[in-house]
Amino acid sequence: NQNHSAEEILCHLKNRVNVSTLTSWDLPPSVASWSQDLPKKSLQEEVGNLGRCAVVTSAGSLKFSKLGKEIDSHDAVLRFNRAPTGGFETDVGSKTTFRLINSQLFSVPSFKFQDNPLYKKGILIMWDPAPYNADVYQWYKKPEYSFLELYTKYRKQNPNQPFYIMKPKTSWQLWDIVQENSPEKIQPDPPSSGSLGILLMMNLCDEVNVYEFLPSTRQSDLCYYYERHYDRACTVGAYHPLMYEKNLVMKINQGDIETIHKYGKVTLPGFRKLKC
Ligand code: NCC
Repeated sequence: NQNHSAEEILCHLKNRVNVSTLTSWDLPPSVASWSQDLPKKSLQEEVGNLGRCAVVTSAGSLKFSKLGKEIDSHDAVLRFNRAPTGGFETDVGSKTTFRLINSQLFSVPSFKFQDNPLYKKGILIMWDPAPYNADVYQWYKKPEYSFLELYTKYRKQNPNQPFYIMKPKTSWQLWDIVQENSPEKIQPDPPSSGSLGILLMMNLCDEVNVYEFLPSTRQSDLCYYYERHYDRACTVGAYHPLMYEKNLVMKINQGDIETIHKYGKVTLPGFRKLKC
């Protein structure tokens, strides 16, 4: 059914997508040697209730946007993967409260994640694609990228930096809702980090402003604001059902179309105050 109202979609997202992060309680005691390194507090306990939050995509259309000051005026800012702030402050700001990363970036040696100072700032949250029906333990035994040992190592070397792992079902619960609201069959691959980050912030914040997920008129084939790499797939998706994710966000946007055109900005309500 593609005809759900914005209110219905918001309630589906609130009630059916469980965005809680992994704790040692989610895994059997037999793997405690690994799971004891997971944070003791939940993410919600760590940060409390947040007010206005910004989600900053890595899109090339952030370049020349001059949105930095506006982004930094939020109580918390979420960024993705390799996205830097240094040298790009005018366009993307400098505050980084959360960094949502995929397990590929964390695990593939050529990215040199462990030593890069970029990743030492803010709260880290990682996700790894799991098979559709896998439970936590099945996924733990066979993650898409082997992050387990590296995670333990990172935690030992950076014990004071909160570092969460998302539960594997979360992305598929979100995928189901993207599929339900799409006019055709979408690819059976998990949604992008962008959508996961938006959902995460809708759980923690009262208001979420998302920058350049729905692109402004600055849109071009430039993939990232921080790199000279041109590929249209970055904006419309290839592996991820990104186009469909964006259509879903369009349906629940509380701002107007001019604000998207001018600033690439979408405003979404936090789930806490939503009556479902
Ligand atoms: O590209 P990526 O994401 O790091 O971008 C973060 C999120 O920003 C949104 N985006 C990005 C560029 C653009 N032109 N338009 C956008 O809307 C998307 O929502 C995107 O999720 C990922 O989702 O994790 C992704 O990660 C990269 C890559 O793994 C990391 O950057 C680490 O190097 C993927 N690229 C490749 O694997 C080549 C990308 O497909 C998705």
